[in-house]
Amino acid sequence: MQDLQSIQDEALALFSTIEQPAALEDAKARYLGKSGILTERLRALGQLPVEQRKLLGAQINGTKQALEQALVQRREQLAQDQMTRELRAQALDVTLPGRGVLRGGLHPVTLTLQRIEALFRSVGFDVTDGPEIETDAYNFTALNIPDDHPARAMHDTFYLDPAHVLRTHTSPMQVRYLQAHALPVKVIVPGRVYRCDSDMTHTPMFHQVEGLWVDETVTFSALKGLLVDFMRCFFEQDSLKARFRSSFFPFTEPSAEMDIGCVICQGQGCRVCSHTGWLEVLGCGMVHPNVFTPLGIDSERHVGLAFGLGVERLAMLRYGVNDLRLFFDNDLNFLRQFATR
Ligand code: 2NL
Repeated sequence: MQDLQSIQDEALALFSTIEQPAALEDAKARYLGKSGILTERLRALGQLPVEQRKLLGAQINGTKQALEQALVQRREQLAQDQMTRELRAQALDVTLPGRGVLRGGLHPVTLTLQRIEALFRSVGFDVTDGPEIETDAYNFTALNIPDDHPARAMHDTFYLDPAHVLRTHTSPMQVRYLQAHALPVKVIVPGRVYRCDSDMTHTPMFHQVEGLWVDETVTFSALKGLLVDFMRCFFEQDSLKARFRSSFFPFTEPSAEMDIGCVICQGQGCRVCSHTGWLEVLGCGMVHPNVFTPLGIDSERHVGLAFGLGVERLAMLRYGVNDLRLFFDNDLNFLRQFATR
């Protein structure tokens, strides 16, 4: 028979090496469980004479108490260790710097649109927008574009069905505006437009701003003055040169295209202006009577000036962007350059 002291020493040594609460309970059962070592000893007391039974019984109970006390302490220790581990795992360093708010920025095309809108508002233009899906009637017929005009061909236009298109310009909204407002009107229509065209210098979707000013005394020289002033403000160049070349659009007569002195090389000649010193920046003209008549506007009394410009083109020139596709790649290294800090 192992002596009680060595049982106690062995048990206490064992308890102190145990790290898991469940293992501690197993160890407890080995000594104090139903068929534990000490329990068996107590049971065996019955066979001993009374005097011996009393003495040994007291000793066994002493050992039992010592083990129980050690168990309580070890349980407490394990619970505390567990708590310490959990607290360490959740520890927060409140002195670390905060995560910092990342600021977004506006897309250069949006910045350019906002700039164009602000400049035209400042001289009395209303700003409006309209549907990107248009009827063939508003997109073409109302603008004096005949059925056999090449701009109607599938080549240029995204047809949704025979009567509906993705608008190829924002002019249809100007027609709607004329139907909804009494004269005079002075409005620009910025927005997305679509052409079935995609290469180095064309994307199937791009942005346009069209302007329309209809009144009794509007003149072609007012058109020229308005657009020259606009370009000088837009590019912040007071002595920017400009010239108008005659052109053709079905919806204006006369029609013109406007060139400005190259804002990249100041007219010296560079790749952007193809060494001509000039940049083509917009199309314009006086509204064709065939646009006014179906709207009930008397061309003998009212005159309209109109223009259309490409927003990506102006954005490229203002920011010195040499590839149109950069506007649509959403490369953050490109876009971050336009973020305002
Ligand atoms: C261009 C040319 C232009 C117009 C757009 C217009 C609108 C109405 C009536 C008459 Cl409702 N004209 N718009 C006029 C001339 C030119 O755009 O090259 N755009 C990028």
